[in-house]
Amino acid sequence: MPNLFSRVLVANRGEIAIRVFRTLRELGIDSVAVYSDADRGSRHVTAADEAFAVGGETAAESYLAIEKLVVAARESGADAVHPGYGFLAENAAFARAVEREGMTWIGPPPEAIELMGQKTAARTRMQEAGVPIVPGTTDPVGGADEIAALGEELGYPLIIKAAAGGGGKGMKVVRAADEVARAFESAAREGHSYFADPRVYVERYLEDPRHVEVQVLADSHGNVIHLGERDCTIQRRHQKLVEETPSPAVDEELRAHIGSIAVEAARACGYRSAGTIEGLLAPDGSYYFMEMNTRIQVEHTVTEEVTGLDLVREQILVAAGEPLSVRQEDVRLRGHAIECRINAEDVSRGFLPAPGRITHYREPAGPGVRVDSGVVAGSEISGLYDPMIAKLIVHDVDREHARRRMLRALEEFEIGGVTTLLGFHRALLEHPCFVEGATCHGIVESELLAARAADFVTDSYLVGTDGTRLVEQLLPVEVGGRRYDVTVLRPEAPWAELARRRRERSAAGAHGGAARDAVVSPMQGTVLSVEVADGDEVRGGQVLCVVEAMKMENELTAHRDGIVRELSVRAGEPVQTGQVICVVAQEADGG
Ligand code: MV4
Repeated sequence: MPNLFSRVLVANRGEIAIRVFRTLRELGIDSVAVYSDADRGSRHVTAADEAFAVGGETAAESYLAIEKLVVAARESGADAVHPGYGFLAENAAFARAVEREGMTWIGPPPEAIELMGQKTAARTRMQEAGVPIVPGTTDPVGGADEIAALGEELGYPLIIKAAAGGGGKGMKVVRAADEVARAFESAAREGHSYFADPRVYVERYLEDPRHVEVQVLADSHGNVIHLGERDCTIQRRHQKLVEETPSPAVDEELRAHIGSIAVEAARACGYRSAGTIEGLLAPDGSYYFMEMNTRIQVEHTVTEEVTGLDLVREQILVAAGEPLSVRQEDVRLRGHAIECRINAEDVSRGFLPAPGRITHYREPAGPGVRVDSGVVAGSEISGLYDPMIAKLIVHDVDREHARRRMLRALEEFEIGGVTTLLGFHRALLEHPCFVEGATCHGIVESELLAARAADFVTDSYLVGTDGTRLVEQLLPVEVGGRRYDVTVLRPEAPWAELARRRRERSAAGAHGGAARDAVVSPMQGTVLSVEVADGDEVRGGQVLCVVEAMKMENELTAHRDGIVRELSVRAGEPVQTGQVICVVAQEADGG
């Protein structure tokens, strides 16, 4: 056994902290947890050999407080720090603060973090290294006229992205010249509010791409290898929901091609540790560098399943100066792995986070099933953090077997007390788009899938005497020592009612009536601007108003040609999910 570390502090919480502790334990290294006030009772705290309180009421005050973490690391006697994933993992100042204290940073060089954090600098470096980037600018654009000129040159559609961004924040698609000014200002405002940096750059917009990323590993001896790709095309508002490897769209030849692109990209930024090259795979098979994630990712698990490697172990070995444990020619990809993110979210309310206490919890098990989680029955899913309850990962001989295994595991998973994505994943994995390995763009957001998801949660309905719907629940009871299963009828959960009404409405389809004329806000937020007035004639697709929600600007558009009636919002006002913004009436309706 090489001389590694004696004690490592993990500057993170939840499932990833526990994931790192497990590898540390196997390597014979002591683990140190940190926790905020909100996390005193969390599982990751007792899963470590030692734990340090870092105080704080909010996420920003606890986990993002570099100073407190460095002090905790020093006091604990740690000789290295692992950041997990999340914002601190890609914070060069944190990496430097750890190294300044004489401890080892289990991650990439701070310079690589910094370079890849600046999207235009990263694009420039990649272009110089011969790595293909999406055609567009490699410098921030000066103004809307510059974008319009680029539109003349490259053609539309274009996409405007935040220069300090990543993960889809501050992105705006521009389909024609007359949309440039508005999109530019909106992207700049979003960049400013998210990253305190209003600079943006422009790329050609690729239609129906796949999000295909390549896992790389690099050590300090000049070895850089790739571990194949992960397909993360199934996302909602840039939140990944399902990840799998291999990609249904990548064959051996393409894998070798994008693998060598990823290795070149990692070399070009002087990389060390585990990292991910995120790219876009166009329908014509061309592959472009998009950005690099300089951390271990949520979905690293699927790569571990098909390679049999422990990526956290490789990170620790590399940080200790050891060479990678595997050479490129020894990497074997076996079978197929899929990960579903089991979030506490309500599909029937547009994936609204559904924090609360988990009252009942039982994980699936059996062949080829892995659950990475940081909760137990009784855990509170706090509104402060990401609402992920668990990652469910399956591995099997090929994609179709893995898909069926995932459906079996989803069925076994029991989570009570909070609304989760379990039903959504069951509906999605049974959908023909997933079975075919298609991009599923638009399917994830569809009402149909939300309705099917609700079906899995409440599978049998009975109508009560007062007209309210009742659901059947099987409860075990003991009478005189003998066990019986009794069927109890309970009122349906309020959200299930909502989901069913939506389903009935969408099933009503073309002959839906007046409700279909209404334009409703799909999210809670603040009206930034109203672009039309009562009585205006509008075309389908025309912007009616802009709603800001969670610092993202969302354009609400007319769903058809018509006249704006009953406009009920003004700039600066709050709107609720489902609130009617206006009605787009057809002239024949008589206004
Ligand atoms: C794009 C794109 C099309 N063209 N860039 C960036 C962040 C990531 N979450 C999605 N991003 C995209 N960048 C160009 N030049 C389309 C997307 C995109 C996407 C890509 C693959 C799979 C699913 C997607 C969902 C939304 C947006």
